[in-house]
Amino acid sequence: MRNRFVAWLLMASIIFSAFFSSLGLNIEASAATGPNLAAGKSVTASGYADVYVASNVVDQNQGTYWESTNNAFPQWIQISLGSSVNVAQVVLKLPASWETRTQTLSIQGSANGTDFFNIVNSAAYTFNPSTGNSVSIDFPTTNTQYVRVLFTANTGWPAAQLSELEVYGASAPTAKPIPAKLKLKIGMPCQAYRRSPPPILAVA
Ligand SMILES: [Ca+2]
Repeated sequence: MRNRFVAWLLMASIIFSAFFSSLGLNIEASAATGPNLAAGKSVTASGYADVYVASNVVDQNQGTYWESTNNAFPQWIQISLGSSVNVAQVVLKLPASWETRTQTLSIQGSANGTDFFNIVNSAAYTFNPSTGNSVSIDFPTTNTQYVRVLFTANTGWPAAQLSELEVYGASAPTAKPIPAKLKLKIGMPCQAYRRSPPPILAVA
C-alpha cells in the first residue's frame, strides 16, 4: 500500500512539473537589462591625476573621464549602489575618439566596501574606437552593493582610464512561449485523443 502511494506521488510530481514547465514557468537564464544603476551614484577611486576625477565615470558623458595616479598600478575605481542589488553586467567606456588600447582589469563586488570578491577574474579588454570604445562584460547574477573595477595594466597610458562605468541588473524571469503543438493538445477535447473506437464486448 505504501509503495503504491509513493509511486502515485512520484507520477503526480512528474505530471505536474511537465505541465507547469510546458506552461512557461521555467526561469530563463538572466540577461542584463534596465536602467544604468550606477548613474549619479557615489564613486570613489584609489586616486586621480590632474582634473580627471572619479565622478567623471558616472556623469553619463563619454567625453569626460577618470584617470588614476600615473605609473602606479594597480589602481581601482568603485561605485556604491546604495544597497545590495542584483547585477549582471558592467559597461566600460573611454572617450569615443581615443586610439585603441587594452586595459587589464577585474570586476569585484562587496557588501560592505571593505571585503571584496572577484565577480569577473582579471582579463585584458580592448577598447577600440571602431566599436565606440565601449566594452560590455556579462557575468552570472551577483548580489552586491559595491562594484569595483581593479586595473593592473593599460597599453595606451601608464594609468587606469575610464570615462563611464555603467552597471546593469538582471532581468525578471521570462516565460517560455507555449509550443503551438502543445497549445493544440491542451485545447483539444479528450475525445480527440481516442485513436480507435472502443472495443465492442461480446455478449455471451
Ligand atoms: Ca564621463
